[in-house]
Amino acid sequence: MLKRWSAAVLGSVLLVSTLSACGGENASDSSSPGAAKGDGKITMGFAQVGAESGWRTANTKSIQDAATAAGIDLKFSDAQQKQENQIKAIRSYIAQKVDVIAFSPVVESGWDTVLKEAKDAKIPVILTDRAVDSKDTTLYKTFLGSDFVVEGKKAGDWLVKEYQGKTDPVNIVELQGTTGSAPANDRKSGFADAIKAAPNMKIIASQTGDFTRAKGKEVMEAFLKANPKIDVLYAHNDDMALGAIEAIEAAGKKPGTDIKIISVDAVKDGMTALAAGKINHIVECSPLLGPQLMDLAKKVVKGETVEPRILTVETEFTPEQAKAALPDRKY
Ligand code: GZL
Repeated sequence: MLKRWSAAVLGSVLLVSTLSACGGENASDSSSPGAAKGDGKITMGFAQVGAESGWRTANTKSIQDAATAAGIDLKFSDAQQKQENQIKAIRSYIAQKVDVIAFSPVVESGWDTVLKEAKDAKIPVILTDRAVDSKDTTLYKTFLGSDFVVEGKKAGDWLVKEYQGKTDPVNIVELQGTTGSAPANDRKSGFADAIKAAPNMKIIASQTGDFTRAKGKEVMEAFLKANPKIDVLYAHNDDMALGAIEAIEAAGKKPGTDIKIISVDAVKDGMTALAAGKINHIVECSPLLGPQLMDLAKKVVKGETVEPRILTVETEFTPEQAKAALPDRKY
């Protein structure tokens, strides 16, 4: 069962938006493998999920730019959304004796063995973006990222408010993220809990679109064929929502009007569709984790203790807010 992280549960949660990478020499102790190099420079091995969405691209850029700014030597791998590739990458970082390993677990389960190998090699691990369901929390130093249950709840709360006072049945279709991933599991549960407040709301179809536009379009086409009356689409990310918009328009319907759309992420393309009224509401999930990650890496390599759970600060957007935010949007 996924550990339900939430600010209420973890009193010691540190709420930060973006920390600038701290400067200063790496004082990695002799226990960390990288210290053997003796050049004082931290080497990080980062095992990325893939390049499946606009969010992921922005996340990768944030990590790479922050590593450069922090003077951290970054070894980076793209797992093409396959867990076995991430595990291979982590094993290669252990063999290379990096000072610290960070990764965004593509799915929640199946990490204990490789994380134990990192622990035995005395290489600290930082989880970013997505969580793992390991019972042994000594296998990683901290988890930096969003609370996806809260994101799902925000989406559901908005929808309930949007239909306040209406009693007609509201048929919802749901495009889930990658099967088995923390964001898919938690955005689904947070949303389902929130819409319990409106007994006329029903999820009539729910299927993974794997966080990609192509799959989101394909699944939405199937939803449209199988369900004559769809009132709302809840997409676990903007890329799937944008793919679904193509399917909705091809079916001669108006996205945002005939079918209301709620999404998560708030990447530029999603915000553009929101400003144009094709999406009705977006819950933000910030990919800009790089600076915080590098700051944490320097601390764990020095052997400092860090908060076990670090939440990113996020908001949500209406079409009007999207119009105002777009000119300065970084991603
Ligand atoms: C969420 C992240 C998800 C995004 C998707 O933190 O893991 O993965 O919501 C991305 O866009 O593919």
